[in-house]
Amino acid sequence: MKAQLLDALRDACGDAAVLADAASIEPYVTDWRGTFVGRASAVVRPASTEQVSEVVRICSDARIPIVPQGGNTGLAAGATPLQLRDAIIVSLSRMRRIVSVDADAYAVTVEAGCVLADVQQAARRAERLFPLSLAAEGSAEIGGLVSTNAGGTAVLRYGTMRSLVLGLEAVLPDGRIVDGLRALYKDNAGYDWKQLFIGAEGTLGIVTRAVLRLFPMPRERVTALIGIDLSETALRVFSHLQTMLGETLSACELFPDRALALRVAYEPGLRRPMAEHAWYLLVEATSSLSTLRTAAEEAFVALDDAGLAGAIVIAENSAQARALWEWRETITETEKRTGRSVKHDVSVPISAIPEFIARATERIERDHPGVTVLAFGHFGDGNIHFNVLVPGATTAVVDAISAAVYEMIADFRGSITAEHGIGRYRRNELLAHRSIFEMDLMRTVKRALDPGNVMNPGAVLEE
Ligand code: 2HG
Ligand code: ZN
Repeated sequence: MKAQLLDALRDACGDAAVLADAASIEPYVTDWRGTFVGRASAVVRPASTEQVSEVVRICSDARIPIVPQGGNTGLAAGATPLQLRDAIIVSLSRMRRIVSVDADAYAVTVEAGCVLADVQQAARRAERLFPLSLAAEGSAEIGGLVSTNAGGTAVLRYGTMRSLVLGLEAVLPDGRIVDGLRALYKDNAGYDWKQLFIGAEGTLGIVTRAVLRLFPMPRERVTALIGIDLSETALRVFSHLQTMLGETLSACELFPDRALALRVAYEPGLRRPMAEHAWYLLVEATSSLSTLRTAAEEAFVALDDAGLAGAIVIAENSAQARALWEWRETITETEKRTGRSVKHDVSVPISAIPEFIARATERIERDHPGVTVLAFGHFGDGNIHFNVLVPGATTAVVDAISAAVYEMIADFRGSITAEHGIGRYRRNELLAHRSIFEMDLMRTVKRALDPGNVMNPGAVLEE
């Protein structure tokens, strides 16, 4: 059976596109942090939508589970086949063509395997901006970013992937290709089915191409780091910046000095970007208006006059801006170097961020001596990565920590995942934190599109 299946896949995509020996499969069944290790009987690397369709049809006829995979930068085991027997991983990484850039239509059409940084660059060449931005942009691929409804650091201004996708092409679980590759800003013709595939984590089909929304390329950029007191001033600083800078404010990221201290410990020559404060907001405003810098400086002076900022460092040039961003973007890597951590990708209403972080930190560190909370994230959209460093902790302790965090999240009517998704990692939490009716709705959609349960079984919903 297996040999026959492999032959059929080779016929569909060519011999070199099918990896079936353990050593070649290994990188695809291990997530990049090394936290999740699964197994698969083969990896297939199709080069076109037609080949994806053929692969899906073959697997679906044989009732073989399919796990779609992009850049493998996920954090929730959505693309790692855990507890699956004989899964076939379909890697989209060979499909990395920028199909077209239509600057006048403010749209770019790309294949699913395009790396985010390449899409940003293609847009830039056409003097346009593709605003999705995140630490893994050098390897994360569009198909995965669509399938997880990726967020990142510019959601405050540009929204998540859900608002950046204009059109989509996907392969359904029976192999049919559904073509909605339209570059339309308005389209009310029936159900917006593409939204089902955005954030579905590969459980309803495989995203093969997307039309993405572009924006004018801002010509001015102001980046600043503000030392703050989270409980006393963070909300007022944010509100002040929103009032003064309005829609030009594109990022407002929060991190604690703990994160800086960890990085400095690993890179001893490095100096903090400003005098130590318990917390920092990294803010960025962009605009095409040449008045941006003056407006931003006025906003910062007013912050200072109101006694809201402990200190402010404004980047003088793009190298300094980069260096400030590096403090934010290296947190995940640094955290990985510390050893085991438990990740929580939660969201709460923005107004509740300081209280949530304070209460949750106090409770977790009190109840579990020896663990350290490392909370950081996207202040401007309410998404906090409430991670807990747990050297040597048992599974029971880890579970108790997560249960406590999610209990508090429920108190704030927040979400158990804001951007990383459910994958296989948070499946039980989804069951616990969404109502029976909401779960039924999700299962109804899944059954309608994938009655044989071949598409990424065990991710998001039970197997
Ligand atoms: C980020 O915001 C990413 O940097 C990763 O979403 C967060 O490592 C994390 O928990
Ligand atoms: Zn994030």
